[in-house]
Amino acid sequence: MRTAHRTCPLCEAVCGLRLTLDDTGHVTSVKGDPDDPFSRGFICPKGASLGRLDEDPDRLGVPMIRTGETWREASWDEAFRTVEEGLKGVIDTHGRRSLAVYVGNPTAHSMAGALYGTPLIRALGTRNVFSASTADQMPKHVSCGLMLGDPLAIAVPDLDRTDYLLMLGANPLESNGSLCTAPDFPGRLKALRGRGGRLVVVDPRRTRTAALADEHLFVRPGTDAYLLFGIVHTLFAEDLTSVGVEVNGLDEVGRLAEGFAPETVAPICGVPAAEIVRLARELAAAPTAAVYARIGTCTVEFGTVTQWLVDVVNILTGNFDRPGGVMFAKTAVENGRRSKPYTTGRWHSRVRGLPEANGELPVATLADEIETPGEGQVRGLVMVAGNPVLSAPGGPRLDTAFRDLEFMVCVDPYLNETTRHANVILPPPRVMQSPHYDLSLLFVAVRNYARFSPPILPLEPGRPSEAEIMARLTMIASGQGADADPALLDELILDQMLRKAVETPGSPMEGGDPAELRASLDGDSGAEMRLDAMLRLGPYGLSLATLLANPHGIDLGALEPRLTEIVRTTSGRVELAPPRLVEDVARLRGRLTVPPAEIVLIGRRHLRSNNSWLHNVGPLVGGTNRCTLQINPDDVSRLGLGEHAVVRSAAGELVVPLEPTDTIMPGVVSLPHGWGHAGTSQLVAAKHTGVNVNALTDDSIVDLPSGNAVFNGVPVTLGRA
Ligand SMILES: Nc1nc2c(c(=O)[nH]1)N[C@H]1C(S)=C(S)[C@@H](COP(=O)(O)OP(=O)(O)OC[C@H]3O[C@@H](n4cnc5c(=O)[nH]c(N)nc54)[C@H](O)[C@@H]3O)O[C@H]1N2
Ligand SMILES: Nc1nc2c(c(=O)[nH]1)N[C@H]1C(S)=C(S)[C@@H](COP(=O)(O)OP(=O)(O)OC[C@H]3O[C@@H](n4cnc5c(=O)[nH]c(N)nc54)[C@H](O)[C@@H]3O)O[C@H]1N2
Ligand code: SF4
Ligand SMILES: [Mo]
Repeated sequence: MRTAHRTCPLCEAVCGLRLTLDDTGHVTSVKGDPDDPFSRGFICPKGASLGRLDEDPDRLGVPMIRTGETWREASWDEAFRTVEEGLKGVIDTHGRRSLAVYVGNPTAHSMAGALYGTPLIRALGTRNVFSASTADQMPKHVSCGLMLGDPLAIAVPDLDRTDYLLMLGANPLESNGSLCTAPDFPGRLKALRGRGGRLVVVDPRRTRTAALADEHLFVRPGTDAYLLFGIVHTLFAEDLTSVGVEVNGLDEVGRLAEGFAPETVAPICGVPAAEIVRLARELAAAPTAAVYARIGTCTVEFGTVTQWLVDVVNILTGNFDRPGGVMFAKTAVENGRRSKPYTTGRWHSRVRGLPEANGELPVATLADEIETPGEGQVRGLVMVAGNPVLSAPGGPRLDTAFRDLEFMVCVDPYLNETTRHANVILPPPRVMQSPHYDLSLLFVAVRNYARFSPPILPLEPGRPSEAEIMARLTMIASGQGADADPALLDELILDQMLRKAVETPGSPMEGGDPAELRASLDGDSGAEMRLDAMLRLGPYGLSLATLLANPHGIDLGALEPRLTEIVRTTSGRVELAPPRLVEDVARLRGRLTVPPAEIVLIGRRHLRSNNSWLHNVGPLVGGTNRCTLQINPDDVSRLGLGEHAVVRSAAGELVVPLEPTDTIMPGVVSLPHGWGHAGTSQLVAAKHTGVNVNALTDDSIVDLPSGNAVFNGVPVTLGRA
């Protein structure tokens, strides 16, 4: 028996875990790590099942190659050679413009994803870059990019100090928090109430988070922008603004809000005008307050405008960049922020002309790019940690489109709905065999913190790490071939990083010798050495060695005001009224007079689920974690429905089991995503198929400024099954 410590990679809460393993490497228990200064022993059912997940017999252990309908196991060398031939075939015949890449959610939770995603994308040399971000938080990036000049400058609620939290479209009691890294989110919310603070939840469902709150308000899906504008209107009308940061465009925001008086927006958003006015007054009067909005408000038709209004309210009430309000984390690997002014639409998608954002095109148009003939039609696809057949809007269309690709390679531990279309699947090793550092999540943490976990178990001889798989793919994509040494990529990146560091005034390595610095780096792999360099260049002067000496993590203190370091706009001020968003307000205003759909569809998450890929762990499925359509009992009787119903949308139809519950508002139905299992190697999941909600979501509609998918507020009709 031995004890090991590791960060949980399964959600954004980054909990520290304490694991025990027997001498065969079998995980015998997983508990919260009580000595982790951030998570302090917290764990959820998913984390507790990490051993089961990691030892899942249905995981792929070796590469798989498909010929026609037949899969066979292959050696790593053969698999990489097949990838080289496949990609080369597509590039030689159609050019690099016909390649596409999709990067899925788990890459945000791995060192391999964070360190090798960008090099791989660059090496592919295509603008057809897609990721789960345009099915998720792209509206937040675009709003922060336009307001602050940096799409990663995302302010998080100062959960542990705020007096008042207004939460819209988030359900951290199930999700454990998102774009707000806070282990034990439930405990932090209880502590907020315990110290006399107030929690208000706005959600079309009375969620577990809403049940814990002081107050819950139902809102009609997709209308939070109206509600927030009503609040902004009140702040101006009642002279309640107290802006504490340097801004441009304050008057313009006031003028824009004139058209959105509480009485005007109330019938649309379903929140009574008096309540909207009261929320505005409470936010203004609270000693400190924070507005926090998440996925329910991002994956809607006005996602970017909504994210913008969230920060407008935080700014107008004097709560931006101050303790108890919303603040910016300072990570241990931060090393200068972007310098070019932020813009979107530097290029457009070929078929629908949708603008690029953060160098990506909307996943909602991936099927168009594969299906539509012509110069630049996508013929080859590199897929890393993604399952867009289940996760993208119009998923079933992709299921068909992927069949027509000339070549597709997936980096994924499972044969599933998406990877079954690949020619080659390259499975990453087990979690226990992988090092961990949260490069992508700690920049939105509610405390400054760092923790590194070395691999707990060694790799089998000849088995590449996920970093090495990604590096080899990058070498192949850049034309250096399947036999090129992946370590050369790390050396190249380290060389660039160190050369820049010695030339940068004020850098901790200024004036040093790159070769000497290179020789001094620690780490058992290229990825670890790159992390060591990033830590040493970071603002706390940490290193891999310091983190290894502190296996439970290091608390780097509460968040501190730092807006002046953060803002990267040309004016050096916060842009409260960016032209691109002002333009979209006209679109929002235009909708004021459009009658709402009678019934709209939204999503939901379950504590024991994780998008599409955790349904293979027995204890996590079943019970309340089922793919049912939640519906208000009044709607069931009004429509004369039985146990099942046919749900129809502009995109498709499904037959679903109903779960009548008065926790959902009338006129709204909810179906979780990630179900609809088919053709998967996951034998448990195959017994709990459920349906693919993204057969109903419509890929022809996006949030215009960000290109983000629309999953909430989808008009549907219901009929008897
Ligand atoms: N209708 C609807 N659709 C949604 C949403 C919604 O709320 N409603 N939510 C959206 C959101 S927020 C997101 S983030 C997306 C997620 O969309 P995706 O990222 O496309 O989907 P996931 O289900 O997370 O699939 C992850 C894939 O990665 C694989 N995987 C797991 N661990 C690893 C690993 O360590 N390495 C590698 N290489 N692969 C791994 C899994 O087997 C799986 O195939 O879904 C979106 N889709
Ligand atoms: N257990 C578990 N944890 C997860 C995941 C998972 O699948 N399972 N997925 C991870 C991922 S990829 C992400 S992005 C995060 C997401 O984290 P959260 O944003 O907390 O996600 P949800 O739990 O889906 O909560 C969204 C809430 O928005 C509500 N909602 C829907 N439409 C609207 C609307 O128009 N307005 C308002 N105000 N509310 C609306 C829904 O009813 C739901 O309660 O969770 C992560 N954590
Ligand atoms: S809350 Fe998230 S990080 Fe923590 S144990 Fe659960 S899945 Fe893992
Ligand atoms: Mo997500």
